[in-house]
Amino acid sequence: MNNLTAFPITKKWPPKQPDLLQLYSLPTPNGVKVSIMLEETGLAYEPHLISFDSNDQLSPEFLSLNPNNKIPAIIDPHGPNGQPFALFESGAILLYLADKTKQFIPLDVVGRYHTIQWLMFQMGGIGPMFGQVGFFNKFAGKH
Ligand SMILES: N[C@@H](CCC(=O)N[C@@H](CS)C(=O)NCC(=O)O)C(=O)O
Repeated sequence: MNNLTAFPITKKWPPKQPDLLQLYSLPTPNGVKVSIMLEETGLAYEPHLISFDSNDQLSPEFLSLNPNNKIPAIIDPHGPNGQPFALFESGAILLYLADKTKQFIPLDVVGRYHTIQWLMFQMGGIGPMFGQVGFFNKFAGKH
């Protein structure tokens, strides 16, 4: 059993199963990337809903995990060296989970960087562009 009480976010979202990886997210395009990865790798996890309706992402407890007020974020109670490990940014989380489970990323350098290049392509290019298409088509200018 790992003690996650050192992470202030656990005061607002107490873990029921602190031995499991804790996911703080919402089913948005960036949020579901990590949910899909967790499901595909078979890692057990406990999800916590960060509601934008109540501006949960701006709460001090959430900001203690990601000062950039964005989901998704995780705490792995069994991180490197067996210590609890917190991480935000979906791309960083995907890489971490791939390395942790040795799935979805080859160990050889060439295969590894070919995988990372597509991750960077998604994170820095097509992902934000699609996000803007959605925002301007669905929300911008509407009251
Ligand atoms: N680069 C970040 C982007 C995350 C992001 O934009 N998350 C959005 C939802 S898809 C969010 O949390 N928005 C809340 C806000 O900006 O207040 C990542 O990939 O994790």
